[in-house]
Amino acid sequence: MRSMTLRGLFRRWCSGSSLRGSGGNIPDWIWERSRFVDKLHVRHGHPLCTIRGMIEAEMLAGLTKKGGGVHVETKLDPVVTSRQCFDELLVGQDHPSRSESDTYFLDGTKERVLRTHMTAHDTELLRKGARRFIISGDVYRRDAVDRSHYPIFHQMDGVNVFERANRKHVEDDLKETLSSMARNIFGKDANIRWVPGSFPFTSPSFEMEIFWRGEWLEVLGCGELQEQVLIHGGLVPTETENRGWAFGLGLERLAMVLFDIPDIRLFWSEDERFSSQFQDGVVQPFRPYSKYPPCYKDIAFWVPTRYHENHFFELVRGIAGDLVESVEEIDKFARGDRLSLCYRVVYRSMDRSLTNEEIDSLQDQVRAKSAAELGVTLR
Ligand code: FA5
Ligand code: MG
Repeated sequence: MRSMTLRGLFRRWCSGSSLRGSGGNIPDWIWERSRFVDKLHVRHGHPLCTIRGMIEAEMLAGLTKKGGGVHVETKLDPVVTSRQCFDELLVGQDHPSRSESDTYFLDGTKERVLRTHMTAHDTELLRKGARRFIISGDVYRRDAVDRSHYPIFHQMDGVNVFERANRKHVEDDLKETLSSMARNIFGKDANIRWVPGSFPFTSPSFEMEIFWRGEWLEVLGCGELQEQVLIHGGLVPTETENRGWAFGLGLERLAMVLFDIPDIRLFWSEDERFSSQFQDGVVQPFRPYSKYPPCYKDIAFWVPTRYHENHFFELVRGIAGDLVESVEEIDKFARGDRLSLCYRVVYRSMDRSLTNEEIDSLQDQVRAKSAAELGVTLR
């Protein structure tokens, strides 16, 4: 009896369910993946692991050339406090990333979240004394549903704090380090550009874009760390001392470019025909094994005053899982003070053909659950 209880407790502890209180907004399937030990960015042979290793090696070479040790982490727990994720990074109280429509909170107090970016660890690592570090892991956001957005993705963040350096030097070093990493990985001829960015925790801020499949794809954000962030990290910055830069890049986006992977869902595929194409540390373009036909279904409803599209996106993802390719708003109109929205849900499996019955059943569930849980009135 006693050992059963202990085993039960142990299992509960392993699955982390005791961490989750009431009033949170994390679907079970997302929570379960956040507890995996074998995350994609450390799974040998997985393209996310390969690209992580490549960028890490480039950054390590670049940073160590300039002297000093570099701290590397790949297994930091994705559960962090709102303080780490937002407050210490100067993310304002009314910033959209703090709302329940964008972020997964563990319980109603909103004190703990599934990190929305790896930058959440920066101040703590600085307080622990790290001055140069590269950290990667899984991050979580409620977001759009399409080929380049998935509620779980992976980021690598890096920080470099200089004991002595003026701000010009920090900015030059940042851009040079990242440009040379990108050139070494994507080749001298890769089409790369810098555009201005905006983050509460850096100033000035920049974004790097890569031209891919006919459009500019944003792959990373970066900038000079704000003084106040460095202070939260236990440093005493002056005009020429203890200045630093930080960057955060999306591993899926970069892997999509490098391996020519057309849909972000593929990273989660368990299909042999996907996994057998990749070997640890080897870059080889993905060969699509087949293209199954998409099937779309429209749904229209009147929305209540408190409505956010991310709730609908998540509801569809929760029902259809990786069988949903995209959800797109295709029509919108107001009558009196009522608003009607119409979405097109595109279903397509990466691995097989879907039957009509299967799709109808998914769409029926989407309709029923929308009416029951989102307070919408189906049209
Ligand atoms: C950030 O998350 C900042 N923390 C980056 C940063 C760090 C800036 C340090 C300054 C200093 P952003 O939300 O833009 O910024 O995300 C960074 C990168 O993650 C993007 O450039 C993109 O490559 C990737 N990314 C963002 N959202 C998604 C998504 N939904 N799916 C896949 N990749 C994404
Ligand atoms: Mg961005």
